[in-house]
Amino acid sequence: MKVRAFSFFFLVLLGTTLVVQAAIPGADLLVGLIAREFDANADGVIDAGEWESGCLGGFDQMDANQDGSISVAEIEALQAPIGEEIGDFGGAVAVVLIKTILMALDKNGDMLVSKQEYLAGCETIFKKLDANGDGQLTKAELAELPTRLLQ
Ligand SMILES: [Ca+2]
Ligand SMILES: [Ca+2]
Ligand SMILES: [Ca+2]
Repeated sequence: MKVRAFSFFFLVLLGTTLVVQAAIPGADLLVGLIAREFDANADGVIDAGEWESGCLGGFDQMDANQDGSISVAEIEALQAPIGEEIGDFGGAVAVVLIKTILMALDKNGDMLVSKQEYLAGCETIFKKLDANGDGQLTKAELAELPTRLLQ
């Protein structure tokens, strides 16, 4: 009986650990932010056009010094404005995620994401997120962002 009780405890512990690892902190906040910002006609679905203009608008917002590239410092500067929308903690974790996702698009390794690198990356990300390939992102597909982009 002792062994069985221990096994059960171990399984619960293992399950808890797996759940914690699967949930990336702040990912739901980032997903909510994208869903709100990109869904221009507010029908709950982001189509390819909305994704493209959302991405383009995001680039211009992030490229604060308008030199045509996004730097790490420019991403970190987003923490305050995002924090105002979703809270300081949310802002901090969302920025870490955005940094991870965007810096993966830096193909020539100069620590800057050029507009060309960014737009190519946005297209790849859309395809990765559009699980059923219908050219639209539902909230459910968008919610898979952490698993599809970060793991
Ligand atoms: Ca810049
Ligand atoms: Ca680059
Ligand atoms: Ca879809």
